[in-house]
Amino acid sequence: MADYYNLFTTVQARGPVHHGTELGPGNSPRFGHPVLFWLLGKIGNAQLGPIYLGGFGVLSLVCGMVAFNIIGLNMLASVNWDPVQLVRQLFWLALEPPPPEYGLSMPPLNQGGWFLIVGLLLSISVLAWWVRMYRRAIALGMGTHVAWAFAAALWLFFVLGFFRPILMGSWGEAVPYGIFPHLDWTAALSIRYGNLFYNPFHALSIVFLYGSVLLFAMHGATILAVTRYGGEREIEQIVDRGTASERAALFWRWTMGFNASMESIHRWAWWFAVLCPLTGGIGILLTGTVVDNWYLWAIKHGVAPPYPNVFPAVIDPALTLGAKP
Ligand code: 07D
Repeated sequence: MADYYNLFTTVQARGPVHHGTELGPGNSPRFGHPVLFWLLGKIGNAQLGPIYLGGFGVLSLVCGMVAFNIIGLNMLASVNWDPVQLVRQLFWLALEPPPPEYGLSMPPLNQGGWFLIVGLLLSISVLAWWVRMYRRAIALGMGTHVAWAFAAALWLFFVLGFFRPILMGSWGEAVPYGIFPHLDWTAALSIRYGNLFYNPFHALSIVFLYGSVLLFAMHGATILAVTRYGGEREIEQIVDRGTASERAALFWRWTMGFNASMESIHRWAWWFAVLCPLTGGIGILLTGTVVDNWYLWAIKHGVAPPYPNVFPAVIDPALTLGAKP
């Protein structure tokens, strides 16, 4: 019992390793002989493998690895093929999208052509991974909730690198592949379009991001707090009403008047997580296509106060001479 009292998984069920349920026709074999790792058992299930790769898994990994290597080789080329400089400057290096003058056409390889090839490969990679999640869930007789949550993340991913660049008429709008360069891109986009904080969908996305964190902390803490009564066996707790679920519910009803149910808390978690990239994607899709300056948009719609009359009028920087190419 005392083992349950701390923050790490301490009880390790050790039995014969197993391959899982039998798979029917149309499935590939699973890969690798399962082994037990004590350290893995500290953070989850001690058994590693077997893994199901299947056709879509292999396709996804191959495309992802080729993309990763093209990015790495382009970075290496940018430091004159010096491996030491690759390591030293890694965080600053990038594979950049084509310059704007190429629009949506195919540029030469070293002018963003590689970038587009990587984009295609990464797209195939994440889509094949999506299909694999969907199909594995069906094969196990599960719902497809994980796949649809992943699809929400893919929506933001494709808005950033595919839908918005198409609407803007240039692949140059896409996000570069690189650590600091992609951060610089976010800062630049925010400044160019008048401060993303005034984009209500960015705000909503943050609500769901922070909200997910809060919900996860509340749920994780609640379940850990009642594991000594078997609270982590959540499903049994729904049907065998016992002291764990009961106490967890009472705790929240006492402290904030309302409690989620053992089932509904997971719906809360799913929706908060999914709405973060869904709303975010809407916000990015509108940026530069429908709204050119979120700050001026916010003033126009009474969200942000205008500067007092003692200051000169705020002029849209996009309309000033300096902004013209
Ligand atoms: C990015 C998409 C899904 C990713 C997938 C990954 C591979 C791997 C690789 C094989 C995460 C695919 C997998 C490619 C394969 C190999 C090698 C999900 C992603 C499927 N912001 N901001 C958000 C905050 C500011 C800006 C979201 C906070 C500034 C831009 C989020 C602050 C500026 C964009 C958020 C803050 C700015 C965002 C992201 C505070 C300038 C976006 C949600 C406190 C820095 C994105 C609407 C997410 C968005 C976004 C939070 C500030 C710019 C809520 C807390 C003012 C340009 N910001 N932000 O889930 O959706 O991302 O905006 O200051 O595009 Mg922001």
